[in-house]
Amino acid sequence: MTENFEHLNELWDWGQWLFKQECTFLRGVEKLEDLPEFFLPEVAFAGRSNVGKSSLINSLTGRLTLARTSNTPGRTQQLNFFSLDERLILVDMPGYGYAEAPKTLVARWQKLIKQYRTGNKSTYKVLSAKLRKRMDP
Ligand SMILES: Nc1nc2c(ncn2[C@@H]2O[C@H](COP(=O)(O)OP(=O)(O)O)[C@@H](O)[C@H]2O)c(=O)[nH]1
Ligand SMILES: [Mg+2]
Repeated sequence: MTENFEHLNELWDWGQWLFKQECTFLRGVEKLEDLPEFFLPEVAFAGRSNVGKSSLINSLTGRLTLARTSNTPGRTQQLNFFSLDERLILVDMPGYGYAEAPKTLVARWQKLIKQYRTGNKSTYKVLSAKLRKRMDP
């Protein structure tokens, strides 16, 4: 048991180190056929529009403007890929369920998100973090 906790501490230190390394924007894609295979683990941030997906990526990587944030829901319209020290890929997803965007546009984002989730990236783990907004008091 103690060994496991020591392992967790090491992992935590490793994570803290990793997220201080350089993070760079790779590309944004709108079509599945443009989806690149990076041969690295990917962590995708998913959730409704405006819950703070892009802000969370900026906060985790200690950068203010890496992932574009906006007060206007639906600003992130592509799958945006970022490389963290060429060890981990972070994916900023478009929001889903945004009622005011044109239906065809929303349908296109949803298709893209679904294709990404169910795509043939079988050899590399994709961890999807689904975000929900906490109501501020
Ligand atoms: N109060 C508060 N606002 C936040 C937080 N995170 C993000 N925001 C704001 O919520 C808005 C949407 O954030 P954004 O990251 O663009 O959301 P996304 O659409 O999920 O990527 C922006 O105006 C952010 O400044 C938070 O933790 N608390
Ligand atoms: Mg966003």
